[in-house]
Amino acid sequence: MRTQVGIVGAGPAGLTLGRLLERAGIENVILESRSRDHVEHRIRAGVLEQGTADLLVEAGVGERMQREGIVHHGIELQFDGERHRVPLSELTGGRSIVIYGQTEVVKDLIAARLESGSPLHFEVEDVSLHDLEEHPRIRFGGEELECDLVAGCDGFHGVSRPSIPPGVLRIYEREYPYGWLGILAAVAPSSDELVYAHHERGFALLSLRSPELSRLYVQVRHDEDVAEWPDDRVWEELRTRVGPLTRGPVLEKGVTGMRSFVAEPMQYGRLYLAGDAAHIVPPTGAKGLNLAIADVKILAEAIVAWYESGDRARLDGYSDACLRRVWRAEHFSYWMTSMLHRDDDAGEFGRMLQLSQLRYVTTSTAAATSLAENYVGLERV
Ligand code: RFL
Ligand code: PHB
Repeated sequence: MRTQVGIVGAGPAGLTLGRLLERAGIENVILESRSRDHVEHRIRAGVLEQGTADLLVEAGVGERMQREGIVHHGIELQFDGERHRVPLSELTGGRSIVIYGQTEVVKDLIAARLESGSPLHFEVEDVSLHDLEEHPRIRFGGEELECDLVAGCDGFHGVSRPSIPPGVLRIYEREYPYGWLGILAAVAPSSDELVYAHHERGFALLSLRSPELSRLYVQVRHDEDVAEWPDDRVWEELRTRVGPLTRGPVLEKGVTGMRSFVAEPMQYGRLYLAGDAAHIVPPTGAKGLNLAIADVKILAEAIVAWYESGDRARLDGYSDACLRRVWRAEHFSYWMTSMLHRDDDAGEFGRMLQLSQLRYVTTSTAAATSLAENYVGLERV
């Protein structure tokens, strides 16, 4: 078998890249190790930057998002028991964010793919990458796919990044000593906007997926056992940290660790890494999905330019072009995380710095603008 671009992974990065290439008339095959059902129901991100939303519309997969997505113009920061609004749109010349679940983005992309008839294979086994320098081939389930280029969009635990020979990549990494316990609940959100709360017992976040679905998180230990968190305990902890809220049936519950990670460069030979395969941010800045989409936009344009003119310049510049945005998001996510979470190692001095920073960000227009422009997504980085 042969194709122009072999794409490993059908998450937001792989599916969006496939869509952009298909629209430019470039043949591609997507290989995904999990089932369609699994991929469509994995609960993850919920905040789309305006640039991400615009790209989905341009790619012809934004119709349902435009109908069902909820546009937000601000977020709230809570500390010392009080909420302070950060008016995102006012501070950024009218930019905003869209609340629309990653699950929905993925469903829309898969539906469009199936309709177009481009190849998308689920539950492929034993994916491995070969001859990445010259004539890339992807082996899977006893078959072989020859391609001009390979896009490694297979997330943090995929095969693409480990297929790059030792010594090529430089890794930058930081782990945090805490995690998030998240629930999805069948109840109307208790707040109109997202609430990021700093509390002496730890961070908490009120988010949502729709007018009937709340998404809520509390900071826990990174190795916390979900079994120790019956629903009542989660609601009680949320009430303590953010104040009164309406409870409802819990549909899903899970713990995620927090990590910052960057692999440089994001390319080797004819393999290009995109999204979580190349970088991870802690979720506090809501950047992971948006970075994945930003990567594949740049990659798709570079691939199109190469096929049209034979000029490799943009492909060669892919990693550098992405990493500027990636490092900005790394810093912003680290900064939001450190400002909002309880950190026992930082002691009382650290806690006083956090409170001072929170007061500054909620009283100085300059400081609030910096948060806002990063949160809605910088156009130029
Ligand atoms: P994904 O989504 O992990 O997709 C990778 C796909 O590759 C498949 N795969 C393989 N396929 C073939 N062969 C193999 N060997 C393979 N190995 C893996 C996987 O099954 C999967 O389908 O990566 P992608 O596309 O780069 O997308 C990245 C985003 O999913 C991620 O950054 C975000 O979800 C992060 N994130 C958030 N991002 C935001 O922008 N806003 C948010 O509000 C936000 N909240 C979050 C988040 C991530 C979270 N978790 C669970 C990590 C909240 C949470 C709790
Ligand atoms: C979510 O809705 O899942 C969400 C929102 C904002 C974040 C992280 C996650 O910063």
